[in-house]
Amino acid sequence: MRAGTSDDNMMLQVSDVFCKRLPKVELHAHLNGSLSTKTLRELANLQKSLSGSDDAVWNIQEAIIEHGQKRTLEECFQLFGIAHSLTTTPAAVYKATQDVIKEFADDGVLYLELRSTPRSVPGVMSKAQYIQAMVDAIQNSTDGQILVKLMVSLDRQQGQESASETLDAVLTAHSQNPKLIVGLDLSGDPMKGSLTDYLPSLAHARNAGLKISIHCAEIPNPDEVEKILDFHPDRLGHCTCIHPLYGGSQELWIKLLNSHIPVELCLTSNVKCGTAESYKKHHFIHLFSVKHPVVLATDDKGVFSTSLSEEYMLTADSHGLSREQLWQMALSSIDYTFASEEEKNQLKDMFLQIKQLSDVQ
Ligand code: 6MZ
Repeated sequence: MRAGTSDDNMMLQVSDVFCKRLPKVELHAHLNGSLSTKTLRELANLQKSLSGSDDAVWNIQEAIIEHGQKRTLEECFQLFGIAHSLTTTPAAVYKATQDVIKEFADDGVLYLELRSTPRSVPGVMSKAQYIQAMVDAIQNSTDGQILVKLMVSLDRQQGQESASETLDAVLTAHSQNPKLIVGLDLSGDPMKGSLTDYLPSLAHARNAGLKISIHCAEIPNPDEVEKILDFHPDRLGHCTCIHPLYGGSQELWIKLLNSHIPVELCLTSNVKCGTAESYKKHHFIHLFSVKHPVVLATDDKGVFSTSLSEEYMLTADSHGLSREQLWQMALSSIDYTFASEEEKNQLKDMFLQIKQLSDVQ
């Protein structure tokens, strides 16, 4: 019997099993939005055993009932508060980080850039300790299959003073762990705060050697998109409302395409928050069809009850993609990571070895 070839592989249907086995790169995952129900429960129980109060447990139970349902962007942001109420100590941040890494590894992710907004809790944890807890969790992660990097987030709602505090903490941590802490992200409720308040911090971080990713156009905001594209970050998150069909304009769309900046696309997040009408009408297809660099991502796999495999499956299903197209999309994602050139080459070798093995199976 002849071994299967890439051509045969192209003809095969994309399936859940295929998407799970596909080696993948996750570049847009927020720690507190990625916590699974299991982790939330365990953190709630831990908190209960330390404080004796079961308030958190009740909150969690209520949140879990509707975990993963469709909800407005505003409601999503309320939900993050529940995870935040449980990651208030270095030990909880450490556990949350380790659990999320393991879950991504179990889903076939070989490279993960995990991002989080450091929080200080008076008398318990500083922003520097929050970052250190994540660094420790990544360094002590026992799963040898997955390479993990950290991105620190600035929350656009928290103001300039908080942003410069975070910047100080991240720059110190970056100088101690230059290979592990790779980037700075600007995220947070797109209906709140002003981008311009954070551009100086982002520029400062860039000068210190950090890569920059900015959440862009989750809601229509042409002035902001213009400024973000002029800043030319290394990656963009979402870009939901830039295409003229989805609240943007032809001019902005062309400007995005001409920038060639890779876009992190989170289909389920956009559909469940209602910022994209459906998977089929997601702007993915407009970027993909003109070969603009894109990477599929989960955003908040806990809040939206998804996984990176599911994102590949849903994208293939709604846009009729073949196995080979998914392979190419997963492989090209490596170029958009903030890993070193050597790490990128190693990852590509690993992906191609896995591909060769699966082609002959
Ligand atoms: C913008 C988002 C987001 O940082 O506490 N975050 N920001 N748009 C989104 N789309 C739905 N999803 C998550 O994780 C939770 C935080 O990540 C940002 C928000 O600031 C949220 O509070 P961390 O680990």
